Amino acid sequence: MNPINHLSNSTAAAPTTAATPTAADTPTPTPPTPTPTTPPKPTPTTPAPPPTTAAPPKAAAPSATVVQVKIVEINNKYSFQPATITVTKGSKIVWTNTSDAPHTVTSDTNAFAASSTLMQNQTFTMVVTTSGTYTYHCTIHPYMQAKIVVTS
Ligand SMILES: [Cu+2]
Repeated sequence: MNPINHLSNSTAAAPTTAATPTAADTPTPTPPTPTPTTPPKPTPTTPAPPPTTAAPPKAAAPSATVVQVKIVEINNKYSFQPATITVTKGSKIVWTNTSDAPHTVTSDTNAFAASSTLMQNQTFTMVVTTSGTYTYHCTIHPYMQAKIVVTS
C-alpha cells in the first residue's frame, strides 16, 4: 500500500485551475544583501593603574632614636643603666657591657630574642617595633632587672 497514492487520490478532485507560473515569470528574488553589521568592538578597558599610594616614607623616623644602656658594675653589683628606658617605636637600643663580667639581655617573657652572652665591651642591639613594656634581666645575674617602655 502506497500512502502517497492515497493522499493524492483525496485531493485529485479539486481542479487545478490555478495559473501555473512558468519558471520564466518567477522573479528571482534578490537575496537581501546582508548589511554587514559591524559588531561593536569591545572597548578595551584600560585597567586603571593601581593607586600608587606611595607608602609614607619612613622619614628617617623623626622620633626614632638610638638609646644606649650600659651594663655596669657598682659596688660589686652589676646593673643595667639606666634600669628603665622609655623609647618610641622604631628606636634602636644598644647595650654595652662595660663591666668585666659576662651578661645577657634576656626578656622576662620571651618577648624578644635574648642576646648571646656579652663579654666585656661587647654590645647587643635591638630595634623595638611594638609598643609595650618589656622587662628583662641577665640570666647570669638574675638580680639584674630592667625595663624597656616602648611608646607608639
Ligand atoms: Cu649579668
